[in-house]
Amino acid sequence: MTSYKLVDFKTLGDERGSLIAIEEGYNAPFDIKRVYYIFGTKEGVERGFHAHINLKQMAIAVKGSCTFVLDDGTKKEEVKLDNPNKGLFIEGLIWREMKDFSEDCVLVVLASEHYDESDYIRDYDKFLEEAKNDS
Ligand code: T46
Repeated sequence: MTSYKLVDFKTLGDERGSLIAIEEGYNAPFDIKRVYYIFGTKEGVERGFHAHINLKQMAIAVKGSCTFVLDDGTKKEEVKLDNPNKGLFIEGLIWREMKDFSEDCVLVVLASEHYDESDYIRDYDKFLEEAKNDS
């Protein structure tokens, strides 16, 4: 299955401030095997430029903002992450690029699998071919 969607996380707040909980099987619809975060991204840098074969991920800009360009092989859409109460869930063959990182952006990503370079498609033409076969 190939899809992506924005998930709204419930913010638990009181006079001390805010807290958000992400729980496997509830607001993260997959088993979480890995967490990584991207920070200190230099001005003008673009990252990503790949698709995944099996990986499911949830990306959250816990500080600052950045924009994902999501491409399913037929259409492209931009999604801006600019609030820790929003998660971008991505499943299946979606080509992703990330851009417009604010200087203070901390992008946390929850992933369904351990790091595996063989799950990446880093060639756009190969991605288009795979996406066509998948549809
Ligand atoms: C994705 C987007 C949103 C590891 O050794 N372990 C890891 O868990 C990860 C994620 C990366 N790496 C190594 C592989 C590269 O040598 O760290 C280096 C940078 O990774 P990459 O160039 O793939 O980073 P991005 O920002 O282009 O993509 C990352 C994720 O790799 C990818 O799964 O969907 O963020």
